[in-house]
Amino acid sequence: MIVRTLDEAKGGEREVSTETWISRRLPLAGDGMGFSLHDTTIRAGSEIPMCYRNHLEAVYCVAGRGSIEVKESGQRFDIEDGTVYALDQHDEHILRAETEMRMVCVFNPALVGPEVHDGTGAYPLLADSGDGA
Ligand code: 9YT
Repeated sequence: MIVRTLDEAKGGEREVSTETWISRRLPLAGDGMGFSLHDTTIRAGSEIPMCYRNHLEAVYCVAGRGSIEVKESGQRFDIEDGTVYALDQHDEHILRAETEMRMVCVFNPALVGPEVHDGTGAYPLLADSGDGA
């Protein structure tokens, strides 16, 4: 069994911080679960274009308020505490955070650890080092 806490992840190797979000990555590829699970804070006022062509992602909002726009259809959905969205079509989208938002994010395949968005809004497919990190 794996037991970790958010406090342990803060400020350590499992934390990735950018201008628009901070992601604390709890189970990662090295844990062998087949998915990674992140506690992600989106900074208030952020507008983040993303398109996870290499991954499927489900996002469960547990605090804050914002919206998501699906690029292809132009559809917009409000996101608040208790809303989940799943990018089952590798959908190109824009996330807008009206307030700070806290999201629980699950990625398949699992992230390895240090991934940040490339120029297309995707995460690269990294090889797991196999050290169980
Ligand atoms: C909601 C979203 O995709 N935000 C970007 C960060 C990502 N969820 C992560 O790596 O935790």
